[in-house]
Amino acid sequence: MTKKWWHDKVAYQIYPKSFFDSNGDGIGDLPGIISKLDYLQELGVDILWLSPCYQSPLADQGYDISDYYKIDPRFGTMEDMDCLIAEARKRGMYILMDLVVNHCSDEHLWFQKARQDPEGPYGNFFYLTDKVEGKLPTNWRSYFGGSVWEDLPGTGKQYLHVFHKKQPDLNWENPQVREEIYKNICWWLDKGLGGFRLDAIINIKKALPMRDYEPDREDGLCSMETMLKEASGIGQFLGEMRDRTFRKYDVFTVGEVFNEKPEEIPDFIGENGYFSSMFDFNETIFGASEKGWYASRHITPEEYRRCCFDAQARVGTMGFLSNIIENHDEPRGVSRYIPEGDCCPESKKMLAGLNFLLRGIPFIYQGQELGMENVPFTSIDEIDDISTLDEYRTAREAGLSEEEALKAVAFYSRDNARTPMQWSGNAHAGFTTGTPWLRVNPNYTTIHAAAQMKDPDSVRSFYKQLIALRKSPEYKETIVYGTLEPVWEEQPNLMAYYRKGERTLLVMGNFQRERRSVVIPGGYKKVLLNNYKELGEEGEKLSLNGYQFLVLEV
Ligand code: TEU
Ligand code: CA
Repeated sequence: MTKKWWHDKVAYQIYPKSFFDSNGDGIGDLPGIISKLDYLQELGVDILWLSPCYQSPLADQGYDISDYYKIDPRFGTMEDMDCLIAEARKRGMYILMDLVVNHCSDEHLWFQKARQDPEGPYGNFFYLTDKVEGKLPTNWRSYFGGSVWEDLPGTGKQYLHVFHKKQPDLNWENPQVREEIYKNICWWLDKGLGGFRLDAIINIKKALPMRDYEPDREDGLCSMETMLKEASGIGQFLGEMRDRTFRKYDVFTVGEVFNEKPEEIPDFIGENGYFSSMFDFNETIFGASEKGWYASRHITPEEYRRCCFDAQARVGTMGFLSNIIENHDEPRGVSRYIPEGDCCPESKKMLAGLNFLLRGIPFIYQGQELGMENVPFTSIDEIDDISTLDEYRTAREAGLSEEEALKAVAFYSRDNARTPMQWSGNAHAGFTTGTPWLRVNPNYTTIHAAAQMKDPDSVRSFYKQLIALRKSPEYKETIVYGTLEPVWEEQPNLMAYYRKGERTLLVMGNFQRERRSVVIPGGYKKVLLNNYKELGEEGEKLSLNGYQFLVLEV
């Protein structure tokens, strides 16, 4: 395998709106990120993925772009962006932008022109069809609820939007659309970006000709996944995009890929894949129901382990997955994966370690390094996210009471991850001197960066140790390139695996509050990491505390 600069890196996702507000308007911004680069460098991360900060009406928090060549004034200016790229480089860090090209905003010039003249060239930038009264073109359900079809006012036409109606899908079948996208990508890469994260990329290829599928709910609509399963030929688009853009630059790209077929993995992330890497979402999609969030099943520790190992087995050494515990679309991982009532510094560190040392590129989402938790929402009025509001409606329509519906959607709400970063115990967690756009999690008084930076036993300090271990000259080769072999799979609530390369490491987490003992076959040489101060040993046996996590060299 050819070695690449990004193989041994650690990535960190920034959600700009909630990271740090430099000017007191309650909205995080680029100068805010610049002022926190030293914080990030001290943590040890190298690649910074920024959720979108392009010009946008923010109907879906920036995932609805109205100008791909501009920074939204709420986030700053293009000079700020250039400065961020340069300041990051000085510190050996790389900036990834979010590439949102399945759709744009309905306020983008292209869409406005399409509306003015649907038969003109811009009409073909989108999926437009003649409206037939009383009949939808297809019965596909939008990710955010309702039909994917919306009237294009004054034209007698309808347009396709698989996400929000303010996010019209771009017609990738049209070569002019693709040209515009490649031009934009290269324009950004010429600025010296480290690469891109590719948003919702699996949606760019529709199954054509479009048709209805079997409905899966009372609304007569079908999930987008049903259509996507039928679509083939996405590789032509992705291969062309790679050749016209990324390949000419030595950049890192990570795809937001769901439901890939196992035989496609080498095409996606092999040596010459469409992307450098793609996210492992196996854990996040587990237990999902086609009925909606309210019917989803919470994951158990054993299922979590199974999901991680299955994803690892599918990819093997074919490429590098990007491993996450959470992101801006998910609840906080510590609240989701640690059994209820057991969320504490030890269990948070265990979850961190088990995920971080999997083979692949570790991604940390802002605040994850502090062990930030879900929000105790008490009313649906506290929620801003359009996806959660839709899921709440769905739950209510299915007959859940207000209280039950809130409880169900609060657990999965995207707003759990979108509350402001907890910098200090001061007002609004030190995020802003004004009024934050989204209320801070009330637990900021106890969970915040200022305290954790001083405390060698904090969750953040543990993340620093994990990062330092991954980068250490002795263990780097093994952690980056070594194979992963699960062990003790027959034992409940114990997640353990070998990493084998130049050296052999045994990583284990006792995923339960009860103690247990394990016998290390052949004993061990050295303890590299331990989330407790002590390690119980009785002869051959190691006795593990609840949620104890160890990395041993064996
Ligand atoms: O998400 C794509 C995606 O597949 C969503 O269905 C995701 O599962 C959903 O947000 C969960 O509620 C990407 C972005 O990450 C997300 O923030 C955007 O809203 C979406 O694309 C549209 O751009
Ligand atoms: Ca601001």
